[in-house]
Amino acid sequence: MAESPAIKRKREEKEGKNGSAASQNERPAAGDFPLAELSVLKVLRESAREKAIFLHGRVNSASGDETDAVVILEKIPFQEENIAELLKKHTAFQLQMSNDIYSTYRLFLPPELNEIKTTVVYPATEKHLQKYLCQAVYLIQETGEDYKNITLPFIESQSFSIQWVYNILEKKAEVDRIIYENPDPINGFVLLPDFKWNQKQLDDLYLIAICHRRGIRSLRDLTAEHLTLLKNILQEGGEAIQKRFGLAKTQLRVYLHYQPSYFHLHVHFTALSYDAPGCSVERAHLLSDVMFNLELDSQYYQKCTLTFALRADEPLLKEFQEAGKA
Ligand code: M7G
Repeated sequence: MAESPAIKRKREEKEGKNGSAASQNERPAAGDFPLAELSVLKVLRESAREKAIFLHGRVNSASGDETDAVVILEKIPFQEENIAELLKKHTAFQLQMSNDIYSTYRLFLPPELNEIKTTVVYPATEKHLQKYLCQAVYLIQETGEDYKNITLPFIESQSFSIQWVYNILEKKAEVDRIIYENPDPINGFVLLPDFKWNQKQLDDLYLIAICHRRGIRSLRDLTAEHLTLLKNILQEGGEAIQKRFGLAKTQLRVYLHYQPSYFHLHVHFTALSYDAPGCSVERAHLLSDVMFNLELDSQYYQKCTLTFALRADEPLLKEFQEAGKA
């Protein structure tokens, strides 16, 4: 799909201003990451379909310590407006095989047309390594009681840091990436591109809305009291995306994850035509369905059984197994 005029304008503004598409307000960690010094310890996961590889590596710091990092390398989707340039500016075009009217070639491109999206988590914790490691997965059925007795104590004792979320809400990071904000401390939120999306094409559009209010960990904490917040996210978020990127609300998949990785309420907005990672039935809960359920029963998400998948090495799976629930 072609880069929308809005995306193009935004990219050109940025490139003109900064000399590169990198945000000046982003934390320096990834920008300063010494990629060439990374020694790869393990391939955590590799996907031919996603054209991505997830690496666990180590970097020697100045003090001589070794620090773990997760590095994700991912080929990016084609951008329609680059195709003519790509065909013209190739550096080599080699025939691989030919048979009747069929043939395949290897096309080699100059570096600027051959970008690899690189995501860095540095320093990475053991939990990050686990998150990206390819493992067998098991379905869990968590009742409201299980949540109180098993899951809640577990997530209170160990879950990912949400400092990056607070940095966004406090305008300490990603400030110039914010697409829309409703600043109300109770019913407001910030909408910005998810870091999975490079914003260069709409095909894989992915944004997140992060609520300002703190202490709403996940779907499990929601009651009818939060309906105004959820309505604002759905309506205002959808309108902001339509205005900026030209995608209608009916072309968006708007959902929450259960379980999320980060326990501060946030909502995912992805292009409906995009098979986004994490939009499968055992994880994604459509925001509109969540709102209907809360309208029917304010305590719906405290009472209902929620099904989700856990990876083999996740300590929470062990907790469920020890309680005879998995
Ligand atoms: P989640 O359901 O808690 O976890 O969603 P998941 O990563 O397992 O899906 C958190 C969402 O926030 C994901 O879609 C992440 O890609 C996104 N995300 C994570 N981090 C650390 C950042 C970040 O620093 N900036 C932005 N913009 N998005 C992030």
